Amino acid sequence: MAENSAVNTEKLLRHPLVQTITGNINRESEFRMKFSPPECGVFSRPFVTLEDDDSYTFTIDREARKELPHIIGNKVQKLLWDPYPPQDIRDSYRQSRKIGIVFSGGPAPGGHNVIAGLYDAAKKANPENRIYGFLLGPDGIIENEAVELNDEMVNKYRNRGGFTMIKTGRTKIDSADKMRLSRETCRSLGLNALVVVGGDDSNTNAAFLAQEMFEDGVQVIGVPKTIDGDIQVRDDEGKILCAMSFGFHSAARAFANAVSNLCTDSSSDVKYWHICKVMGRVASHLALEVGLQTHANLTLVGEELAEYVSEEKIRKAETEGTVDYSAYGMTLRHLSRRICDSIIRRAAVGKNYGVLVIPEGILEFINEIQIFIIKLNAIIGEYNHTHDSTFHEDFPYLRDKLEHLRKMAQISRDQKGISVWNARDDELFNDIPDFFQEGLLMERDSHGNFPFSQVKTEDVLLGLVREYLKILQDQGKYKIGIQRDYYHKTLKNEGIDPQKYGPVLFRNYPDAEYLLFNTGIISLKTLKNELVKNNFMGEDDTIPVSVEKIFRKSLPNFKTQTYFYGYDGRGSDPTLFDCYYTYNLGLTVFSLIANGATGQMAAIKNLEHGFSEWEPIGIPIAPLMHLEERKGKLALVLEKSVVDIDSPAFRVFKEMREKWLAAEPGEDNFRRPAPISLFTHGEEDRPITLELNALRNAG
Ligand code: FBP
Repeated sequence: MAENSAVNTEKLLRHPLVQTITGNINRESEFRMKFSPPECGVFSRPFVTLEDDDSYTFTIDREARKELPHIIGNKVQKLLWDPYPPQDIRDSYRQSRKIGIVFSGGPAPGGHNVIAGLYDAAKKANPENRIYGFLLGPDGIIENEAVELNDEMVNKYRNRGGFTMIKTGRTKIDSADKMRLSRETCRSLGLNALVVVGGDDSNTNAAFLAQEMFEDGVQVIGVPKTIDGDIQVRDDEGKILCAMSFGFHSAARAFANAVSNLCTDSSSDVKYWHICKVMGRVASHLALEVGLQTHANLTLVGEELAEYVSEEKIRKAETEGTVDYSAYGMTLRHLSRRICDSIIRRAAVGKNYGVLVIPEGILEFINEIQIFIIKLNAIIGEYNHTHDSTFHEDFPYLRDKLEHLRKMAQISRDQKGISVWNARDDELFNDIPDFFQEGLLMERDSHGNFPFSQVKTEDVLLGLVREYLKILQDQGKYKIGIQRDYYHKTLKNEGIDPQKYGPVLFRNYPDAEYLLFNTGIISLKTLKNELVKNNFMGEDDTIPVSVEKIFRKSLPNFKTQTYFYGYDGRGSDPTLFDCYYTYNLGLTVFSLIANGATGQMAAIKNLEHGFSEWEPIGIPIAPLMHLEERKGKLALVLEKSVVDIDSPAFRVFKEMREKWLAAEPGEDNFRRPAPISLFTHGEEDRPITLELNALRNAG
């Protein structure tokens, strides 16, 4: 028998159907690997030339001029197809080249297509061209760890998610030593060009590498990548050059699909509030897009909270002839009250459930927390700068870190001078929960970024929300509304006149569709008192069963589930939009290289419009740079783009959110985004945020 079943299993495993359905590649993946994204019009001819476009202006930072002299004069470059290009362009196109490419920072869907576009264009121009992929991010450049890419490797990953082909890493090439080693790698491989696919910090790195290797003749080109969507480039007049980094659309759609499923679930079993934190560490673009895609009941946008001003506090200070700085910006407590308000309003119409979307980086927009983050960044940065070991090595446990801070506060008290950490900071910091303190003190990445993804923001907020809801519940202000017909039916079933009890039990009895118990009725005891007081029963009687049933139904008892959507969306397969976008970015990179550009970022203009209007361009990186605090010091970096609360996308969202909160009787207004698939070319061919922002001048 055992022998027989072994034979059968072997046979079963050889069955063609078993082999197909247990293979690593399913039909969608197979389709992706074979799919060829269309090329922008300019690439329909073999030669592309570049033309400086002087119509874009940038205010150049003095420090950038000093540190990046070779590339600071770069201009925006238009890619033009040229039927009769000059001989030097023809020669340059055909020249045999070695090009290195590296992924830097977090993965973003579409990265493989940047490689595929570059690979295809390079091989088409000259089959002798060689493309090297640096392994594990910038460390691969520093340590000269590279593989030469071939057809098999590239074909395997076309239109597929992740950075799996060559991996990625977060190392920054930020010291003379790392720069020297990178330069040696480029020399020893004989590279003509290096392509850095990364976010703002990585493109900053690309600019410094371009400067450093200018004289070696190694061209460096950046590519705008990050799911966070915070690399958006405009000139001084606000003209858009790059509306969105690649990966944003796919990640947002992946998150939106998951959140939308929760909307469906919560409105079915009506007992959960789902708290969804979505990635985006400094900007809330992803949260906003998820809100627009799903119509979740409540979506928070950090940038709006930062703009909050308490008129009440300002008026009070004015009457006292003082200024109250705490009137500007929202506190965590205030934010939790806003969330409670939405929960209570929905509960009042019987909706004991909902979906809340929180941006990962929301804490950065909360005044009191932002101050901690800035101060702790400075303390950790300064410590690492002045000691041979690092802050985290020397103070491995929370208690050690707190002790160090306490000593700093003590020194500041003793010296009575200005200190980055004083007694008041220490006091406030000690008031917050341990896990949150630990989060705020976590190790920064090599770019000095605060690790928002590792802090349980959702738990911090939820803790405050629960605390406040409990207070409101005790005050009788937080109740679940009881549907009028249900109340009538339930009491009549027991032979009780609902009309008689209604005005005594409910504060909105005469006309509301959902009935709310009077605030004084918060327990069976207070319910009984009310009934006795109104002579509906005697002291020794028991509360009628139907009345007790209705009362119990009015007690809010929702459960919560928390989620973090981040790594899952980062690893999603790219949407059609990102497939087209990234493949054409790869083609753009090669055109820039073939035309001798360096210190430029490949980009596609008009992403906010249909594909036929897309225009590949080169954006000069150095003129975009400015001084910003990093690791407690001023450093030249690219500015991150945060959500503009005057943008059409935000204005539309703001107008719609009351509807999406659906704090009124009737159905919710959820929206189902289409799943990510290349099989279904849906109408959702680009981010909603981009489509709305394209209407900037429409009124
Ligand atoms: P990039 O800016 O490198 O694209 O990464 C963004 C991001 O996905 C953030 O949304 C998130 O906070 C962070 O990476 C997580 O970093 P890590 O991969 O180090 O956990």
